[in-house]
Amino acid sequence: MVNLTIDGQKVSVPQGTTIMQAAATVGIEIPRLCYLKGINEISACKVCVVEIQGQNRVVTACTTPVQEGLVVYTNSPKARSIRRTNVELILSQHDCMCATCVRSGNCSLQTLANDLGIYDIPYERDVVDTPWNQEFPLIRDSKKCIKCMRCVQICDKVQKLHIWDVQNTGARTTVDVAGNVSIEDSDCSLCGQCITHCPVGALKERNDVPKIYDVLADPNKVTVVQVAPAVRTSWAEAFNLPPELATEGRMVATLKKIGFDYVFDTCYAADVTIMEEASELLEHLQKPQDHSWPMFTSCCPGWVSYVNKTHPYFVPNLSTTKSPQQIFGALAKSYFAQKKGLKPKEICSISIMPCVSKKREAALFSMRSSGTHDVDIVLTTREFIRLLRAEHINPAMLDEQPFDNPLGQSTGAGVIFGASGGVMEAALRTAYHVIEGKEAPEDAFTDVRGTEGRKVREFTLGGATLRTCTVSGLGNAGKLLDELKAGKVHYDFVEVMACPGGCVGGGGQPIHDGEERADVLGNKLYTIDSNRPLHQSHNNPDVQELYKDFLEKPLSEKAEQLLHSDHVK
Ligand code: HC0
Ligand code: SF4
Repeated sequence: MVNLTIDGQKVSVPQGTTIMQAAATVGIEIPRLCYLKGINEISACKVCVVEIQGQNRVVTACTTPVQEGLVVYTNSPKARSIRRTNVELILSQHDCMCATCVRSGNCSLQTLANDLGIYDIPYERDVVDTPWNQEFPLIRDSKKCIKCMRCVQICDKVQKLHIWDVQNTGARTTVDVAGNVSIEDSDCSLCGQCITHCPVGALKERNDVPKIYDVLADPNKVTVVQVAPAVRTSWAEAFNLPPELATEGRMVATLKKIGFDYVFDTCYAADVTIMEEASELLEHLQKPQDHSWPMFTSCCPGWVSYVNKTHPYFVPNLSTTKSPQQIFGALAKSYFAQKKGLKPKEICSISIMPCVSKKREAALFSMRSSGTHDVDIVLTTREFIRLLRAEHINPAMLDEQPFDNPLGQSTGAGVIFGASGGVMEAALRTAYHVIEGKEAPEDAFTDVRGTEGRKVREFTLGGATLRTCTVSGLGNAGKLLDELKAGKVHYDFVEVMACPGGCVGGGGQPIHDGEERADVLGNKLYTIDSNRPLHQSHNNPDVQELYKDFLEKPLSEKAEQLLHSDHVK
C-alpha cells in the first residue's frame, strides 16, 4: 500500500492508483472534464490539476500515480488558478451560446465554468466551424467540440468502429470523421454512444420534435405513437419522479396530454417479433441444411447496419423478422388502419425510442410495407423529454392511463427486449413452449441476463442442445464475427445489441455524464416483467387475435410481406 495525504486527509491505496482515484476513496471529487474511467484517461483537458507540496508544479490527477509520502492539495490557490486558466482556454475555443444548446443544464463544461465563477473569457475567441449535413440522424457541431477525445475513444475502444479521429494540429486541432469520408459514407452504426459520452453539446441527434408539432396541428392526420421498452425506465428521471409515480401508466398519460390520438406499446410488437422469430428459429432447427448458422437477431438497427457495412457475408444469417419498431409501424398502417377504416397515409406513425439508429431504420426503403413509411417520425427519449417540457406537462399531476388497444397490451417477454439478453430470453420462452408443448419454468432462461460483453449458454430443447450467445457492444460483436468466420466458435442462436447493456444503454437515452446505467435500468425492465400477469409472447391475447383475424399464422404469406425483410441495404 502507498500512504499519502490529500487535502489534509491520510489515504492508503494500492500502488498504481492515480491521485484522482485515491482522492475518491476519501470522498474528494477532483473536477474533471475529459476523464472517462477506463476509456479516456489522457489528461487532455488538464482540469484535474492538483498541487504537490514541495514541488513547484501541478500535476494532472487522472494520470499521475500516487507515491509514498506525497502531500497533495486539490484546491490550493495555485491549483485553482491553473484550473481556471485551463477552463478559460477551453471556453475560448467553444461556442458558448448556452441558451441555444441542447446540453444546457446538463453540460459538464457549463457546470465547471459556473463552479469556478468564470463570467468572462479573457482570451481571443477562436472557434472552428465545420459544415455538417443537418438531415443526418447524428449531428456534430464542431463549434462546441472541446477536443476531449471521449467520442474518439468510446468509438475506438468500446465499439471498435473508429469513426472519429483528430484532424489538424496546434490551435486548429479538432475532431472529425476519420479517413476523409463523410459521415454518410462511413461505417457509423448510429449507436449514439459518442453522443451519450460527450460532456458538452458537440454531438446530438437530429431534432425531430418540430415534425411532431406539424402533425399534431394537421386535422387530416391520425397520430399513433408507440413507446419502446427502454423508454419507460428513464423518461421520468428528468422530472425527478419517485418510483411510485414513474409508471408506464403516467407515461401514457403524458402522451395523451400532448394530444396523440392513440398511445400504443412497442412491447406488443416485440411479442409479435417473438412469434415470427421463434418460428424462424424452429424452421432453421428443422431444416438446418437450408440455412446459414448461427441465426442472428435483427431487431437492433445499429447491429444490422454494422453487419451490412463491415461483415456483409453474414447478412444471410440475420433473422428476416423486422424489429418491433417496424413491425408496429407495418401493423399500425395495415391491421389497425383496416380496423379504423383509415388509409395508411392518413396515419402518422410515431415512435419514441432510446435509440438514434432507429431514425435511420424508419427511413429505409425496405421499411415501407404499407406503401408509405411504416414509421414516419422517431423521437429519442431525450427528445420526448424536451417535448414534455415544451408542453409544460407536469407528469406528477396526471392520473395513470392504460395503453390503447389493440396494439397496446404486452407480456413481460416484450418488455425485457430493452435489456441485453432480453430478446434471447423472450424467444426461448416461446420456442420452449412450441417444442416441449408446455410452459418453461419461470427461471429457465434467466441465465442469459446481464451486461457482460458475451454470454454463452447451452439449453436443452426437445432433447437437442441449443447453443446461445448474447452479445452487447459492437466491439464484442466484431470479435464474435471474426471468430465465427474463422470457425473458432459455433453457436445456434445469437442476440446482438449494438449498445453496451442493450437499448437501456442506448444512444438516445438521458445523459448522466460519467455514469453507465444500463444495469440499473435493465433491472427495472425485469421488475416490470415480474409484475406483468403474462410472461410469454404466445400468451398475449391481442397477439393471438392478430393471428386469428389478420395474419393467420407466423410466417404466413401476409406475415412475410408485412413483417419480414432481407435486411440488405
Ligand atoms: Fe429497443 Fe427494440 S428493444 S431495439 O432497444 O427488438 O430502440 O427499448 O424498441 O424495435 O421492442 C430500441 C428498446 C426497441 C425495437 C423493441 C427490439
Ligand atoms: Fe438502438 Fe438499442 Fe441497437 Fe443501441 S442497442 S443501436 S439503442 S436498437
